[in-house]
Amino acid sequence: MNRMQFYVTTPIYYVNDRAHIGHIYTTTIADVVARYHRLRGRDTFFLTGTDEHAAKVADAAAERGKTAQQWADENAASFQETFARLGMSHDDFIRTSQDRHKQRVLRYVRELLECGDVYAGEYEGWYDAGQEEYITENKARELDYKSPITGRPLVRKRERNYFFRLSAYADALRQWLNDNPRAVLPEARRNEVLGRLGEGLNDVPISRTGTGGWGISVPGDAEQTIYVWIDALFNYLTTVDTDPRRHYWPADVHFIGKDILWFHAVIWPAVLMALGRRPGFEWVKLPRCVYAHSFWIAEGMKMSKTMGNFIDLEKIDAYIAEFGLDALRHFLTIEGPLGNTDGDFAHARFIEIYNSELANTLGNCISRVCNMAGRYLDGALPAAPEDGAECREAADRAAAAAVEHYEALALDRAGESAIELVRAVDAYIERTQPFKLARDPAKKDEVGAILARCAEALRIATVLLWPILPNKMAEAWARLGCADYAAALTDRGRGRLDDWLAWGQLPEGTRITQGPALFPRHQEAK
Ligand code: ME8
Repeated sequence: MNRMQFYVTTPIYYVNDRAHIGHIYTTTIADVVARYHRLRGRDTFFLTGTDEHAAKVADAAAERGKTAQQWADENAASFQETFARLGMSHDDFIRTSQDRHKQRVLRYVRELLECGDVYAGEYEGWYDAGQEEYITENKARELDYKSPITGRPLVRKRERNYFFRLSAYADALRQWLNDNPRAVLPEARRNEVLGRLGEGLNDVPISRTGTGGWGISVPGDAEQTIYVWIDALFNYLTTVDTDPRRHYWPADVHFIGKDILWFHAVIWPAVLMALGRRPGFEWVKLPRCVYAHSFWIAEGMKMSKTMGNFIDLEKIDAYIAEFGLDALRHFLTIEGPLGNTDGDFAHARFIEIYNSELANTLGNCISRVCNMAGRYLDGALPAAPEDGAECREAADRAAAAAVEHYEALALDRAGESAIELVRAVDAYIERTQPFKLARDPAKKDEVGAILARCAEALRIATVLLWPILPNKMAEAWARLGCADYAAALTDRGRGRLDDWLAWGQLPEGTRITQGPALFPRHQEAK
């Protein structure tokens, strides 16, 4: 991939909830990807935000005697505070109630009305009045024409609405998916979409009535409000539709959960195709990748608020307090549901991964090498030998593999490749036994050469792990004599990945320092 810029997004989250594992997971993996691209030196834009114009926001506000805007303001602030506390490095936080968003949505819908891809029509169907929701004929029959929530009879409702001409885009969507194997990932999700496309597409209503004014009105028709999903999808475009930001479009990756695949893999690209045909909107291309991850479950069971097993913000904060923010990021990245199976948030597994990969491997190896450098070399490193010792080969292999995995969004495998390198350093120490050689003063040069190779390989492993463990790797760099990396990357700064992955960057005389364990081993209290 040679683009010099990179644009990554998360879904924008419904504003009437506090952030939970789902929101934090998607935002974390987007953050890892954004950090990787900044490390790589790319001009990166990472967007998250809140989806505010849902009817349930207005209802929740009314129950509390507040305006919808007041309620949305409070909850959007809580999401922003949470993401800041979790060190998310997003470049902007879009709120759909912001004027910058609303004005541009109006412009896009006006364009679509003008070309006829949005048209006024009538919708008739079974309606669940309590849930403000239309139910398909098949589903209604299954439910015996009663609301599954309230038990009250469904009513036949006929509404005047605006529709998007989705049916006109079925062939173009199929072609897009066939020509671009990475347009929807993982592959199983792409096949799912292609399968459903084969069943044909109906036009979709894109407006609602009776929202009490909460939302964006259809241009020229104050009775109709733009459907919250259409309003929300546009966030990815409205945020960057400005002169300094337009070059970021199209998005390189929209991270989403599998629950909202249809909106992102079918409706959104079709809307973009329609808009992209309008004069002045030729720059509106399709996203390069929609990545739909699977879901977290907890201790083997589906999470639910009523069951009380939901991994909510309070539980997440407890993990951070106990293990540190980076350990949480690591677990989410390595064990998360990036593929097409769900991921299990299991306490015992968290501890197992923490102890085996972070405490016993990464943290321990860094301490070991820094301590030996202090004890046997007074903390001053000789230059790492150029020869093809196993450390160097392992480092080159790990660097190539991790970069390839990061580019392919296989974040778990990227992290594992770097940990493999640390294991190779441990094996090298076991084989060469510098702690025994150090007893013989005549072997000081040999000990120095071994430790210099170890420090070089560890430096490369820590660079590869930085997107996942940004805080702890910055501490490691201070000990390994490359604190300048952290300085370059602070405040969304860019790195020089290719240089930093090259062997032999620690000059002769580099000061190695010791410090407390980066990841203290966790013992479960009895
Ligand atoms: O759907 N495991 O917002 P939302 C993993 N506003 N991820 C999960 C999850 C779980 N158990 N539960 C939720 C909306 N998620 C719309 C989006 S975008 C234009 C509009 C994550 O607050 C996952 O990313 O319900 C899912 O897509 C998102 O939270 C839904 O968040």
